[in-house]
Amino acid sequence: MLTSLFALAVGTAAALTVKVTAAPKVIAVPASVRPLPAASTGAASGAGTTVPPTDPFFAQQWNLTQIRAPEAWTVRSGAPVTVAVLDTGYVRSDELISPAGVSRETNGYDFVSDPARSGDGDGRDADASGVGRFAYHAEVVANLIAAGRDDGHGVVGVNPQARIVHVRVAAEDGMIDPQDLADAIRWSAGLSVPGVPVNSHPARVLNLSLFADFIPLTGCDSRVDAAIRAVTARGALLVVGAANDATDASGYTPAGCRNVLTVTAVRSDGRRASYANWGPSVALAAPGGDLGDPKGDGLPLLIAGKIFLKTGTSFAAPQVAGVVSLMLGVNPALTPAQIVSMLRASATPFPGGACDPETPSRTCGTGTVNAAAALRLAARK
Ligand SMILES: [Ca+2]
Ligand SMILES: [Ca+2]
Repeated sequence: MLTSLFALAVGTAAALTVKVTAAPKVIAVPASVRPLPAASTGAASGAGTTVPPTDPFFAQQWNLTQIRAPEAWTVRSGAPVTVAVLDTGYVRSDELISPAGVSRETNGYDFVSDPARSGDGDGRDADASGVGRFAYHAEVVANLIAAGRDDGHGVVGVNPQARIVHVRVAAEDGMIDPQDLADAIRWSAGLSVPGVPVNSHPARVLNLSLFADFIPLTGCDSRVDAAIRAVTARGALLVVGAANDATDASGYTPAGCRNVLTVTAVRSDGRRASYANWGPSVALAAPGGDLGDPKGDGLPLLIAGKIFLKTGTSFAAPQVAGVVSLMLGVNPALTPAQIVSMLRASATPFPGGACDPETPSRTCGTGTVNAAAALRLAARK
């Protein structure tokens, strides 16, 4: 049965054969750090802001500077666009709850059909809550996309006004059944799935920080491919991680599928992270960190109120999903193909023109995502 399952991409540079980070490195314990919110944020929907966020860990979020998020926020500081996170499921995050107690997070649906692996005692049901030691994964992804700004705690997401619908596809063991994933993709975009109530929070942006672990890799799974085609026709875009095996992403599902936006990971210097997949199926890159490089630039990620340094294409993709949600905020008429084209055209070129100068054939798309330039293109169209 193992060959019919997917493994979540939660890798690190040191974990090329072990896909899950066992012991994240703690760099701070911020639970008691609650500075006063700024008096004026200028962060109203529809407006831009030049004021830096006051969130205590913003200064550590080097990735936001690399993707030019602060510059993008001068165009639009946030947009209430729904992003579906197909991952380990719902985990309540303080970052998704406003100081007034309003949540931007929806407990969507649990698509894990096998009761023996679900960890919640049953098959599919309306409670998408994450279970087990990988449950943090969806929280990290959601925070990267949508963490609130100027809320007195934690970090800032790329789109601090995004709404997240959690769709559980990973079982307690971190593995994913392809049919569960295919159904979850359809449901996320508002398409009907037999036996499941229609999604009342349909999304046009789907984040998939997960990948097939087939050996040998056989390309895009046909069930997943059909679901991708169906939701793309409906105007939804899948942003997917390229995976962390330091190999060609073309054989992977969903990274090697057509009609998806495949994102690989670069270090803070714009070079391909040592673990990051590459190749013609990769559209562009985003910061993923690399604890093995000279600067040791792990991404600062918020899990249950604490900051951990972690790396992986799992964490590169959500930054692009956040940018896509901002683009749809300024221009809801954009098609998936137009969004991909704009992101690729506006990406910051790799230093010297190659993400991997030592092996130029290992390509990473057109560059590193540039949120500001992409947003300007989206606003002009
Ligand atoms: Ca269940
Ligand atoms: Ca925050």
